[in-house]
Amino acid sequence: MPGQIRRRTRQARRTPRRWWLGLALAGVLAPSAGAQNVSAPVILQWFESSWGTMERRAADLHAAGYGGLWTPPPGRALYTAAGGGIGYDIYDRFDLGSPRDTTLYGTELGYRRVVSEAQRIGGNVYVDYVHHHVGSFDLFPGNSPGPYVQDRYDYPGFKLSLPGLEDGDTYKSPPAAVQGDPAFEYQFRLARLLTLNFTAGNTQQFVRNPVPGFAANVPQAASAWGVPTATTDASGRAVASTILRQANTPSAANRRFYPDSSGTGRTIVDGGVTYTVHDFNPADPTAGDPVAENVAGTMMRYAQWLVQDIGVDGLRVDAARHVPLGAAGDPFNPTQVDVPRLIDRAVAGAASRTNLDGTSRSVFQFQEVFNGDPNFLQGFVRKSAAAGDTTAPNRDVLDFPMWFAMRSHLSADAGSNNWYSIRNASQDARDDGLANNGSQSIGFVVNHDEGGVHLSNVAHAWILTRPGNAYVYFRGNDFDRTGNSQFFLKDGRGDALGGQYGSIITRLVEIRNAYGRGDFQERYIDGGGVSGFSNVYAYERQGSMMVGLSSDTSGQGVTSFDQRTMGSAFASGTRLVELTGNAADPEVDPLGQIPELVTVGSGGQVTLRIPRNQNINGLSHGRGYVMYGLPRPTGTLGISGVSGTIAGETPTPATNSRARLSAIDVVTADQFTLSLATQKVVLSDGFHDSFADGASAVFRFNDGMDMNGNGAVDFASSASSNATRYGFEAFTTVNDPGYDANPAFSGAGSFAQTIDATRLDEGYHYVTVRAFRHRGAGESEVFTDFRRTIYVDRLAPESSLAGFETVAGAADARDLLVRSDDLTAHTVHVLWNLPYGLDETAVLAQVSAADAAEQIDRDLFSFQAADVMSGNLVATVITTEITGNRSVRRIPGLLAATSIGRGFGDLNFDNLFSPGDIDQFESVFLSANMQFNPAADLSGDGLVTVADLTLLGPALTAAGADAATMAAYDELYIAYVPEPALAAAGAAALAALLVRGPRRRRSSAKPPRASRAGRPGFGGA
Ligand SMILES: [Ca+2]
Ligand SMILES: [Ca+2]
Ligand SMILES: [Ca+2]
Ligand SMILES: [Ca+2]
Repeated sequence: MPGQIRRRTRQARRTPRRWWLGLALAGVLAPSAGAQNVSAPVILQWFESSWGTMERRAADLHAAGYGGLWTPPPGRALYTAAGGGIGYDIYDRFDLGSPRDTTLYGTELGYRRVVSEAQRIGGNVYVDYVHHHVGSFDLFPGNSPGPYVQDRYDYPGFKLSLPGLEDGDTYKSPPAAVQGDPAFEYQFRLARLLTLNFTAGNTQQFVRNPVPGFAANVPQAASAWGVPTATTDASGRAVASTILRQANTPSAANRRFYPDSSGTGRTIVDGGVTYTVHDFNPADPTAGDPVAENVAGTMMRYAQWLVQDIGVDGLRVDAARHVPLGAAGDPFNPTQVDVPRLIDRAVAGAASRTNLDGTSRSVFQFQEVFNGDPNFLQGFVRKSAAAGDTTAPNRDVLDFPMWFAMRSHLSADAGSNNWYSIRNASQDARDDGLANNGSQSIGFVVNHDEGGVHLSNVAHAWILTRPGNAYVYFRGNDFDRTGNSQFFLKDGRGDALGGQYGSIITRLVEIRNAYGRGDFQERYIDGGGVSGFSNVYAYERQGSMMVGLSSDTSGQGVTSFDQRTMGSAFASGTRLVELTGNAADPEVDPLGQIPELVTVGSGGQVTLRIPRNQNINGLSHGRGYVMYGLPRPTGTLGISGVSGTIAGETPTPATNSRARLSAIDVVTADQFTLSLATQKVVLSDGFHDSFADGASAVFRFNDGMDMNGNGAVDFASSASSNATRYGFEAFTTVNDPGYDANPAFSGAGSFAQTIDATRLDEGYHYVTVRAFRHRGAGESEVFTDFRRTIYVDRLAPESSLAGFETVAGAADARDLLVRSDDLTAHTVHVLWNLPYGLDETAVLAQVSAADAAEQIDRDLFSFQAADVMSGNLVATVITTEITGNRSVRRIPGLLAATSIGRGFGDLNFDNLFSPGDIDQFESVFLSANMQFNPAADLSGDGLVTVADLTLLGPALTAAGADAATMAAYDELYIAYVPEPALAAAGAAALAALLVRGPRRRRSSAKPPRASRAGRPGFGGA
């Protein structure tokens, strides 16, 4: 029961705030008075990895503590050497890839699984949303290997130009007079990209995902041709696809890209005007209703589709400034089309997820506006709407002003690195005058377009310990780009998920999660704080931790640190422990002069020794920062009843993208126990910090489930006051916190919960146990997270037949498609025409690598058999989970008519009917299903019985078998089918028949048994 946790009523601590007294500005937002500054969970910008890698590494995303994922644009994009096909040179934004026609990253289902898995760990997914342009530099004379389109309708959805001819949905190339003029943000082709024209000047209205029967369909491309869209080849190289595409071919399947006008919908009031927005209908995609649209309508529908159907939580808006922004008096946009506002309307109320308390979630947008002018950027921020409007916008911008400041002042030159130029540089200041209260903007250090900041670690330490939003950029290097020297994508932080390149970033992410509360309070800067020059900077997350940062790149032969004393809000005598590991690291502190524990002095005085970025021996380590925080619970998470562990992988430079670092516990029982044992916290000076023994602990499965069985998620409120417990459950089996108000009785704690594993579906689940420090007077909430990923494997994997299809250009080949219904298939193997009587052990003994099916989608496996004989084939499908748990499923009745064999009755596949076929039939028939032959299974049940014998005669007659064959058949029939005919005989009748024995034993050469060696001519294609 939740009541078992001792919950204290705490006094609200309201921090006096400085109210900005600057110019009054339209749209200025007040900070929510009284609310603490919070460092929201970090977003990971994860590029250059396949969807498969990203889904598989969700355990690492969870372990590192990220709360968001920013993915590349998922639509089908052009491949160019410079652009690399990563998604920005977009070809068809609604085509997210399909089996055997993947994008660089995979398929639509693969992307959906990335979204759902990142959400399952409790995170939000932000898709890179490209609306400004399509394609690449088609009109550029001499572009290579262009042109990318041959026809004005070659781009799905749009009427574009022919090479050298501007027309349709795009702008003209800029005249020489305005090239490079920043006044022209969208009115021409930006950087010669095919910039789409959203203004009223573009009057073209089309059904842009054409469906048969609609007069307004965008005209179809004249022919199919190999548009060079990005994909990967068999060896993992990023390449251009050679698949032929004919754009804008009407298809009924395109209905799914439209909302259902007779289904549910929402009423949105925007600017006082009421709009009805129909919802997508994922339950019945055929119910979508195509409508003719202009470019803006298409982009609104695309945004809504991404949010409502694909299910992302928000958009990272690419090139946000280069679209019409609704400015008055713009001759290029006389009707004041305001594209950001149209997107606000499109996604308003469209979130596909709700909070655990049933409240709706707003769709967060953050915009790329590459500009360092806070006044200019502020025009893109929109977090409120006029009274009466219901768009509830939640639109923000990337913190480019801060990035520019860090690039200049966290450089290699200590003499130019001045914290005065950084401390208030954030766009965060522009709404409320408070530069570091997290009221707006998304901080970042490395950016895929421009690269990073020299003192990257210090910059991350700063960005990740400030309030507000932040992202970390990870470039996965999953794709082989050997030999491509033009690729634009900058490198990110290879340690963003830990692994080969260390744990600097993951440690900062962890500190942010555990200590990132409490108002930002500047505590020290050289020069007195008004103006001057300082290489050192220190601040407090009030009541949580002290942070000291250095931008000094020197140190050799001088000292490895700078010592400064400053005030704090901590009570005298409070112990603070160093969190980053830098104080304990001999590279950062070779002489052991930087303490790992500091004690707050009288009046809250704290003395920090802040390491420089080079040590006294001249080693530039770039770790010029320390963080001293309140001690917090330590302990051990346990899961009992684990049947095994999937080992974590050890990365190498080549596998740092793909290697899953996290070990994963496998649960096969119906019940297991989650436990946390906390220890008595005795600090290095011998002080028993009883508060750190831990006042409470809670646990969470995935993004919040009722796992203590009391019928509800215990902490379901989406209020900010519940943010550190949202989705968590109280321990109810054992709940014995270590903390006691009398330190003599304070010590170790114990928590346990019996978990009903049947509440968890098969596959991965992400567990977090959070243990809170007892909150002393003036302290912020501080906790320790213990994270684990488990794999529930109570049931054998479920697979089913998804198709048995012909293969283009190979008349005798067939493609067997197997669907992993529960999505747990790790491998699928296929054996052909095994007899029914073979037991499972014998089947599994036959499986070899040659029988492996190819995974062609997240849930789909293909086995292409090259030489398929005529008859009813049987496939035995062996599905194996990553745990080794297997299922064997026999799929009979796979009917094929090929050039191999005449059909039923031609058991030796010589394309003739002869008495020899009848001999073979008898042999199979008498084997009691220890033999199988597809030409003998007329009934298609995978058995060869008297039913098949009965059906064989008419089949032979119909096929024109000769007299000798018919005579042999008649003889067999009379031998085994007494009058009256046993056409309907069941197994019992057949058994009785076999016990009685044949009336006359025919002599025959037995066909080979259906063993591996004897399988009729099949090979993987
Ligand atoms: Ca602010
Ligand atoms: Ca519960
Ligand atoms: Ca399973
Ligand atoms: Ca049969």
